[in-house]
Amino acid sequence: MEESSTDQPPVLCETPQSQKKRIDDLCASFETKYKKKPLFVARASGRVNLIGEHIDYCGYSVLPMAIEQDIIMAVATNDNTELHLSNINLKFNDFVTSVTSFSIVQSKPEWHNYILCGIRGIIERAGMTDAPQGMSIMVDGNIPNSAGLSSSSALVCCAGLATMQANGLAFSKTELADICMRCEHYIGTQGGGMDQSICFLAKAGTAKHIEFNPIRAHDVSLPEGVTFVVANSCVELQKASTSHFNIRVVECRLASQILAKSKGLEWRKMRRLADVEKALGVSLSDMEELVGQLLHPKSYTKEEVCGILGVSQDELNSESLSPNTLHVQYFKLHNRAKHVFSEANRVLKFKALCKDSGAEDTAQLLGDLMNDSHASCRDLYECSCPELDELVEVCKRAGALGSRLTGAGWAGCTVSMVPTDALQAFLKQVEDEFYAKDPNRRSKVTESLFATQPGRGAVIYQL
Ligand code: NG1
Ligand code: MG
Repeated sequence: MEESSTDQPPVLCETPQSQKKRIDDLCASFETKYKKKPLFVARASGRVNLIGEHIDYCGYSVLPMAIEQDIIMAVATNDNTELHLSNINLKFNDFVTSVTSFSIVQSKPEWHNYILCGIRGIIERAGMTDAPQGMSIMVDGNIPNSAGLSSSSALVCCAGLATMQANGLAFSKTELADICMRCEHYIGTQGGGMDQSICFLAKAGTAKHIEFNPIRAHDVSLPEGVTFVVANSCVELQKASTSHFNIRVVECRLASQILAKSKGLEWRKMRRLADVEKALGVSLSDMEELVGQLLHPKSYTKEEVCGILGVSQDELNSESLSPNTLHVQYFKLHNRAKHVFSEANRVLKFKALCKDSGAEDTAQLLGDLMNDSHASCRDLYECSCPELDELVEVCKRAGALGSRLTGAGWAGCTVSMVPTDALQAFLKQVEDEFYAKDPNRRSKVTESLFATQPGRGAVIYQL
């Protein structure tokens, strides 16, 4: 299927055969619910991040690919300004509001809040002076929830795309990625732009190396003879209802500001670790060394941070913390920064190896980088959990050349790189050793353990 370039809007196309039944069913539910036909269906996929975890919001590049699992939304406009949201899955309650005034809930947000983020993002970027189109929307999704496969951003991006189309607007894929990256912050987590970027910029058959500020995506051909396999630990965590994520964002920000201050830079302007590296003009390895010299491994107390930066607690709260981290008293700066600089380096090495993938040991070297990434997430960033660590070990025993948690972590999925000729044996062994023993895991194995290929970016299906 045709794909447009990144400075063009996502393509409008016919429904592909592979999605026909699902889209027909979605449209039938839409008609039953709203007593009219939808105008179009927007689609946005989930993603698996191959390497580069918790570094996008520090300004560093990442290496994800889109997966087949997605969110689809059937959409019709209406003549008033009402917004009606329903989901095929009845566990997600209907929601009705007005497109001209709505609020987004941040703590324990229900599903529809992610849709509201996407709608608000487009309305604001377009600077709409007239009232936006009211919409009726029916959603179907098959991305495992709260599992590190970006079900949240797929909802945000799909809603952004639908709102653009319903209002006759046209933003390029890169602009859409930027809009959706920013508007997902309305949910309260201060993530980077990986998920929204891959959602719009993905291309079937290729992974992407994504850089930020501004967003740019480059094709990365994965080596032949290996297959990437996603395995869900079956532990769920809704990131937006805890402060784990923002604590890491804030620790990285404080590490940047203290490193900057120690080097005589204007620390208030250094909000990301990449800003400091850029200002100093040194390498990632040099930055790792600087972390060892300038930050101590012991936690910093809030008073200590204030003392170093020369600010009051109130100033620190408004300058560097997020609303859901104001209560935090201890910050681990050394280990977080060490993870970020080493992980940023691993992404560049991974990309370089994929480019010259002729050598016999390429696959094993890629696997080693994935294993090192997991160890760093587990030990330095502390974003793993016992079940993810267990699953990674099972995958390695079952023949993976590399295995790591993917996405934000603390729950959710791993990604493993497996020699294609050993794929079936791998799947069987992981099923036996991780899923078969536990009734909850066993009941979910089909949607939890699957091989995946790089999928396409967001698209609108004409009906
Ligand atoms: P998930 O796993 O989808 O919550 C989050 C962030 C990413 C990135 C990863 C960790 C959002 C929308 N997504 O992804 O930007 O920081 O964690 O690498 O905040
Ligand atoms: Mg998410």
